[in-house]
Amino acid sequence: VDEEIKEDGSSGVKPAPKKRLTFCVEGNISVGKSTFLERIANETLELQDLVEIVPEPVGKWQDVGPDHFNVLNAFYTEPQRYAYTFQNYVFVTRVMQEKESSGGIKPLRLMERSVFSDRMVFVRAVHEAKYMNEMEISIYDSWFDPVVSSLPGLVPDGFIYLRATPDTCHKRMLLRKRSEESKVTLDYLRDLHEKHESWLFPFESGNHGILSVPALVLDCEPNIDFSRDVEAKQQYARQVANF
Ligand code: TTP
Repeated sequence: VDEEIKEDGSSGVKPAPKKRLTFCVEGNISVGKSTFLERIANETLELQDLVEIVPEPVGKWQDVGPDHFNVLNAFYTEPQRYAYTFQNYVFVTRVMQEKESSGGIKPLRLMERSVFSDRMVFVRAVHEAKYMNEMEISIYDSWFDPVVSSLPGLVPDGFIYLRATPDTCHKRMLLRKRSEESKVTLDYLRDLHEKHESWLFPFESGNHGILSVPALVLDCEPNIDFSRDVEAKQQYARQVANF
């Protein structure tokens, strides 16, 4: 605690600066993370002035360098060849984005996904599918912990888990038609769903996970149209504000 001398000469206690909180929004492919961030956090009065939004850098993965390489597409087209390359680039773009957003002044930062879902969901999935071989996963793991430990901004204060069944996510994915995802199957979404659950609810699954950070679970199963359903939007915003 800092001591400060007031104008009248007496000393007072300067309150410690409030820590800025970071929550990461997690959930399966197509569950609605981007819509949630845009509609709930940007458009509801409860959160508007509180929150800075950091969307996921998908655009960067689709357009790399002067030759405009699409590394997301390369991964889905030749997963065995490009899973490591892609996951490595995902991590690097998250580090860049965290740095760019670290100077903000709003008290709450909401980020889309985290390096932890990268590792506990996607890297696990591609390793189990043998798209990443033993050497590649060993390389990934050899830098993951040291780099994360040296960048405390990557570790959130909480997770907001948007939860829906793989079937619902599959329907939403088919509707939005992101061309790279034409090869994503319902089975892959089921696998990613299981991995989210065992990561975020470690005690239920017997897997004790790598982090103990609080998680707010929001049910995204019903199809809520946030652009019209103002009441639902505010209810979700209230849950985030109270978290
Ligand atoms: P998501 O991070 O799930 O983003 P999204 O746009 O599907 O989210 P929402 O619809 O909920 O707003 O994934 C983007 C794409 O990148 C998707 O095809 C999955 C892929 N991906 C990986 O393969 N590995 C990763 O580590 C990450 C983060 C994404």
